[in-house]
Amino acid sequence: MAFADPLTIALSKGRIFKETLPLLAHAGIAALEDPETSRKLILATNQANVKLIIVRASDVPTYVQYGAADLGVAGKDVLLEHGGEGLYEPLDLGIARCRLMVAGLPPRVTADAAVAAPSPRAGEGRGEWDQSRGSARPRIATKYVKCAERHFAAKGQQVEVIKLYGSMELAPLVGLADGIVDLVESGNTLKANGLVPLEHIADISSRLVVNKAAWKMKHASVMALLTALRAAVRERQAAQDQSQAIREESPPFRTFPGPFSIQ
Ligand code: PRT
Ligand code: MG
Repeated sequence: MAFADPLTIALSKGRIFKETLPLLAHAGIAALEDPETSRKLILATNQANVKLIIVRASDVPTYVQYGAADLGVAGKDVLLEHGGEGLYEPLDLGIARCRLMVAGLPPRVTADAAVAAPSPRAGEGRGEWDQSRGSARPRIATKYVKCAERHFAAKGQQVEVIKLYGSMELAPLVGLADGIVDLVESGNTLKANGLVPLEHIADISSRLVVNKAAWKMKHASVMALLTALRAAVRERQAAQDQSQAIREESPPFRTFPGPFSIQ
């Protein structure tokens, strides 16, 4: 596949880059360098007209909105927070999946239960951000300020949202906040810090975003890339469904009578 128009694609290092590469390969695009080892922020590809730029995950929508990149891949969390102005979001790539959640210390345990499962010592009792359980205006620490405000406003709950840039899980432990809004994938980070998921806000995956002007001006090239990515996503989904079906069909233990089996 050759692209008639020059295309710049904004990606972030880490999980998004790694999971987007196999999808780009379906469109015949391969990076010539690895951003984990190269310090370059503009990466050439095997396609003369296509380059990748490496930006912070939360900056991807901004680069695409202002046309510094024609396309990009951004988490739905980032898009919800950004607002999506100036962008089209034509494809769910189904990668970097996780959930945006409210989390906090476990609800206060009863005296009996406390013997079996003592509540975390640090910041004990501060997990009661829920109005029915504690302070009138609980504090919620997050880097997703707008998402958190929208979530609690929709529930008619008054909270004070505190903006943090990372390590949100620490906030309830040291008394900075009563709860957090953050991404949860396996739940291991919450668990390791004695926190529990409390409320689901949104299912998150990464989306292809396209600059609105590029969508018009570079239509043929954008559509060629979009079509190839859509096929790649469909193919990967079919392969995942198939392996899931095989897992569900086969019993966990299968015993075959071998040549030495005792009947
Ligand atoms: O690191 P930087 O500040 O530059 O940006 P970033 O942290 O947003 O980038 P990156 O690469 O970490 O994440 C990019 C995108 O991946 C996010 O915007 C999400 O859409 C998606 N994604 C998917 C995740 C996770 N899963 C995830 N588990 N992003 C972050 N996490 C973190 C989460 O914040 C928490 O600290 O992993 C921890 C929880 O993981 P578990 O498995 O312990 O539950
Ligand atoms: Mg990160």
